[in-house]
Amino acid sequence: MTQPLAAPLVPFVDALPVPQRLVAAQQNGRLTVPIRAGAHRFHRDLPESAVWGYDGTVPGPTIEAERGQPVAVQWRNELDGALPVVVTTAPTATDARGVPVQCVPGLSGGAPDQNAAALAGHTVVHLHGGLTPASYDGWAENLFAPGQDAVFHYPMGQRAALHWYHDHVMGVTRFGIYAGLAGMWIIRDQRERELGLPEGPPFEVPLLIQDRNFGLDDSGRVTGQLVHKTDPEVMEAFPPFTVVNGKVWPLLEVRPATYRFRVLNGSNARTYRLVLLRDGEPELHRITQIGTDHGLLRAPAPVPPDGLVLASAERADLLVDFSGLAPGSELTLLNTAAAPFDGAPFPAANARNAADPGRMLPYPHVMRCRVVPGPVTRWTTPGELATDYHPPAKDALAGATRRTIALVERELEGEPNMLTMRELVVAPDDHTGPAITVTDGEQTTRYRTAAAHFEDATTFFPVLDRYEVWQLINLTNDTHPIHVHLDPFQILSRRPIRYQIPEHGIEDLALTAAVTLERDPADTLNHTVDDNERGLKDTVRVNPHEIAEIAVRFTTYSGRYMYHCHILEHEDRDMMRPFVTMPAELMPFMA
Ligand SMILES: [Cu+2]
Repeated sequence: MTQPLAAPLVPFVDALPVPQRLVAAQQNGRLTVPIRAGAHRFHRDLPESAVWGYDGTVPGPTIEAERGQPVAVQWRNELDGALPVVVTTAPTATDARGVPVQCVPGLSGGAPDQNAAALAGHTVVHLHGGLTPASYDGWAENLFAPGQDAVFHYPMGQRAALHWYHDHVMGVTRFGIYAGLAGMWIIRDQRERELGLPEGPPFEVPLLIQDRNFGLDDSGRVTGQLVHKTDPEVMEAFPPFTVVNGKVWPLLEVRPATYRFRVLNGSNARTYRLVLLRDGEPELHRITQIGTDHGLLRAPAPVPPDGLVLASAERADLLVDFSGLAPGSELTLLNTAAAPFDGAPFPAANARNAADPGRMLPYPHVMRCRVVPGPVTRWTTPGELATDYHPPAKDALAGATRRTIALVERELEGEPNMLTMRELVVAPDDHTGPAITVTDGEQTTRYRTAAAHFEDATTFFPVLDRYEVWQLINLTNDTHPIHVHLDPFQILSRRPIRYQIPEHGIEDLALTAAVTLERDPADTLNHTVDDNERGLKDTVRVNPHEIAEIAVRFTTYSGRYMYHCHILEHEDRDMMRPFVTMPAELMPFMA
């Protein structure tokens, strides 16, 4: 463990902001959202930061919609001026004291990236989780420039859930979102109202969790300048300051009541494993998870014993019980996940000792809740929540199209590593080039790589209304949260693998590997699917030494969509691929 770092900012002094609400029904379903440069104070003791935001704010307004009531948003690009983020790669991974440079503010000797400084505000908006026609889904290359706008139509023919909208520009999404281009989007429906779930303030609290870093002035004081800093060994940004709804380590006053926390990890790369502590001891029993990425679970789920894991873009709908707590009681939400995250456990009982710059977690604080006097209200969780979906039946999956994707990191000299998703196809018997073999018991399947980079030819053409099973094979040392646009999916399994990649086995396109479905002796992960993952998901964590299998059925819209890793530094380089959903009647005409 590396020596603890003294925090340059005081935790738990800023009140948790609640983003402005834009209720679509109050505006006949027609909203206008300007995308603007703005100024935002991330902490009481910091000067204002230059940001880009929806409506100029960080986060953007929370848009609230009703199931079945379409929403049209005019996204007006009014950005002017340069990207308000200094982007740099520090020359070394640790400083003179041995502290990882990403754990401290400032540029750590890195030069500002001139290409990033020249970014002047092309944007495109994606509604993450939206069941949206392809033309309005925010294809990463369909940009609108400053001065241009786009009206996107969101049908909202989908169940209640917390989603989010954010920038999705090809190659630079990591900078646009980091600059502030993200906001929450809540869909409500009848089932939630039948259950009487808290809706709106004060008992429903949306929480957008991100991490940010800042510059230093000549006298060593932290400035408001946003800094996106990576280093020669870690190509993802893992900034040290956790920001909730735009404030570093905020404080929320709560009554002794049940609250509904709608949590979204909107960080570039960081995975959180959230633990609620009182007087240094975990109190996870106060939290019940009722929903996930695409809304209600079938039954409430306890938080896993180590804490609630949320990778980039994952959401959790939580009921948190503060009843029975005396005024003045304080509960602190802490993060125990190391960065980069590889699924490794960390016992909740040790959460108070989670701070460790060596794990790129110098400050585990997320936020604090302080109980104030008020009437005690307690909400009893019903045993049955969602009734509109089931796990896909075996026979429904029997004839499903199966697709196989390998997640691969290619090390490069003198530039950041390249991460790709290799779409695999079964190799013909006479195939002699590089191949990946996957051995499951007696059966071995040989694959060749059909595509690796975003601009390679499309190979996935899912037919509407038919189940597909996608196998994601992780051949890297990190957990990747893989996000599929359009319809949600269900996680079928995680299975341990061991694999060998020969020297030069990873080329730009070709891949040679031997994968066996059995546990690697050095592998300590349990590879389970947790109860809180047995809902409708749009992002699945694929851990090292693992094949994750998902069942997806695209239902409503035909067109060109994307799937990608939601670690933004991976998505931008180059862990993103297209797929095209097709109505069955067109398939006979596809060459
Ligand atoms: Cu990734």
